[in-house]
Amino acid sequence: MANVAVIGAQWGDEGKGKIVDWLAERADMVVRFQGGHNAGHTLVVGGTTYKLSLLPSGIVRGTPSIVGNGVVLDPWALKAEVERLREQGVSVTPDTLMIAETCALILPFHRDLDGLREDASGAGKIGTTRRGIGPAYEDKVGRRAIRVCDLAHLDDLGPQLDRLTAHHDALRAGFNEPAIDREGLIAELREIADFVLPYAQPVWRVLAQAKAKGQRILFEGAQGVLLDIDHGTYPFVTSSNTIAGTAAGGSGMGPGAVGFVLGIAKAYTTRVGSGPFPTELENETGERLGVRGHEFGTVTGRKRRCGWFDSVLVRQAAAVGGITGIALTKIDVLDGFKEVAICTGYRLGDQVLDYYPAHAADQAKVEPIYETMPGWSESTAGARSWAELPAQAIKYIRRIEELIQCPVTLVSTSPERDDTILVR
Ligand code: 2SA
Ligand code: MG
Repeated sequence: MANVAVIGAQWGDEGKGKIVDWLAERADMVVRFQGGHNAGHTLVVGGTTYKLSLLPSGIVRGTPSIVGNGVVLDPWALKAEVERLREQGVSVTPDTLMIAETCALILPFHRDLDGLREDASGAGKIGTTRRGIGPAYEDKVGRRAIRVCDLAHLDDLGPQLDRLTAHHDALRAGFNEPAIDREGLIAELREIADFVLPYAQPVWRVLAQAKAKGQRILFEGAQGVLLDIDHGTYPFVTSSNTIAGTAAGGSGMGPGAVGFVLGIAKAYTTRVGSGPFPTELENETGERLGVRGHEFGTVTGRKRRCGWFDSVLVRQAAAVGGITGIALTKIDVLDGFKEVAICTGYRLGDQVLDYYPAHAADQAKVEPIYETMPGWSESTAGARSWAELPAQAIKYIRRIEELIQCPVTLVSTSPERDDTILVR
């Protein structure tokens, strides 16, 4: 079996956690390659719910799990998450968790800055998770980040701290915040280093060895293609590339490492945070989708915006994200709707578009063109075979497949791992 990368094909929260868990059983290693603890992957295993923000989902079942170099790592969030999992009976050891030494750290002032900037941005607010993700990636690209390997060399941090504080102190002054307390920061890092360092590894070597042994690697994406820094609804995006190509660079493997790219898409659409959303339903139907789908953020508890399935967006996500097959999730949320609608194109002024325009103003202006289909009154919840699905639900899935020009290879009918239909 080829290595699989799982990525979100919408704005995140597509149900990646469950699918990754389903696939992790067949994998020798699970790797996160981008994002940070802004992800929110929910797994239900044997009736127990596990919520992961930073760690790869494989950790819950003891599959060796790797945090790749493309991830930004908040060491305190790491400690809290590991402790939470241990309380739930999950074993986390240096054999099951390996963290790239080259991960850039998210530091307390990154989190502060994320919040301060959001609060000062008025209508320009991104609606971030306020976890410091953006500021940490900025420092990484700006070559002033403190990385995991620095935790073993805290006495040599001088020049890097000079670069870091030169940048941040100026910013902080603008927000009337005091300069960074260098001694205090080093002391905090020294304290957390003992927790982090046992997991730190040149993980690219671990992955190279796994490859040599023919082991199967599962790459676990976070967020979704529409939140990709290049291909998403900029500037209402996250600060990393969420496409499948990042799996290689964000873990230290070549592009050939990924064989199959499974894109996860909900049978409808949701978004959390600000930004354009053509099929958003600010009415009873939207409410109903949200209630039936329990659409609240795993990390922040924020209510998600809801709307009909947008085939234009998913088709585009499949193309730019490199998606080979789609796993369609939460089809059961649509049970009982008299009619269901799919967006098949956009109207922008007197133009009809079959793609999402790049400019934020146009993205906000487009009017969805809908195709409606009769719904189904039967329950699809818990269905485990194609034969258990009502005819109308099958028609809906087949129509989506046609419109997005990408095969639907899995259908998920509940949060339980086994309630999954393998289409082909
Ligand atoms: P950030 O914090 O800089 O990455 O935020 C930038 C945008 O990216 C969105 N974003 C997300 N959208 C959906 N789900 C995400 N993860 C959590 C979850 C979210 C939660 O899975 O439930 O708990 O609220 C996620 N992470 C980032 C964010 O809303 C901004 O639009
Ligand atoms: Mg999520």
